[in-house]
Amino acid sequence: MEVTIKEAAEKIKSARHIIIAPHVNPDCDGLGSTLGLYHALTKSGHDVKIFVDDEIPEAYHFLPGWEIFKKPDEKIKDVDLLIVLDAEPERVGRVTTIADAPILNFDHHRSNTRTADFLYLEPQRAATGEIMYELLKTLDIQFDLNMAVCIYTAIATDCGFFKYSNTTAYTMRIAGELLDIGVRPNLISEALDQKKYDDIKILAAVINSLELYNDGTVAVIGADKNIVDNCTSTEGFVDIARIVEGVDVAVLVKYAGDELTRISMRSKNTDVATIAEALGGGGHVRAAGCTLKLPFAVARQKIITAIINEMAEK
Ligand SMILES: [Mn+2]
Repeated sequence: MEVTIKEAAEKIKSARHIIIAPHVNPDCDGLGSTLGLYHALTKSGHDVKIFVDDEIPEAYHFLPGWEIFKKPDEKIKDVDLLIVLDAEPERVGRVTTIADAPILNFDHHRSNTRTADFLYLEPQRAATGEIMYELLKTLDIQFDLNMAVCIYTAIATDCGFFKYSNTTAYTMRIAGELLDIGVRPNLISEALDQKKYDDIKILAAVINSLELYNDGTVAVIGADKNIVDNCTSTEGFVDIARIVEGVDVAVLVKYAGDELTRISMRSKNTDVATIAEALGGGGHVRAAGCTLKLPFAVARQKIITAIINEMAEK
């Protein structure tokens, strides 16, 4: 059932032992929102544990408290509330199996499956980080620097550092307030922008894979097995396709196994959430993705066809 932010805050107030978890394949919105809420609730006297059923990319180790995350390996007793952030409960891996507690879900993805016991869903928000800001205000919690850094990072990364169309005046007002608390945006950008030497060298192969379709409106980058094996992160690859002049839809096709391929899409006009949802994935109108149980080359062709068909309908 859907709840208001006030009702969500009441659920949290009346819970003592709380678990918080972001989705698997975690990004900075999921991790930053989880850590921001962790710092806030710990400070206000709750007993909070945070879990992520995945590895945390090294690039995100600047987030204060990242090392507190545990893997969901054993049952946790006496949990009052399980808070799931930035995705539906199906996407937190084994975390939902380690505790018997009602699930309170905060998300901004239109594709949320609405299976949580209590859901606060706001697709107008640029990031779950914005919802966390709203929640902490509702809970009347004073921001400290750790909370501010985590929530700023969550928001900034999901709106492309205030460049994407989901950036609103509200987004920037929150960011401004977090800067007043002491967040230094240059330090966060520098931490996230820096790449390993090998990851820069592999960009030559990534750029070489760039191809255009549909009169230059669809740009496809292919991170095949060779590329994936020789880099530590594919973060930012899709942006290379996104900035090509005349491109509406940018796609990253990424090898994830011989019969498994991950697709990430960004767009300027086309609704890529609809395309992703039709293939079992999800996301936002301008940024969405899916995983196909197909070999790399087959998946690549399938997504190109799906995008061109969707664009033809408009
Ligand atoms: Mn998000």
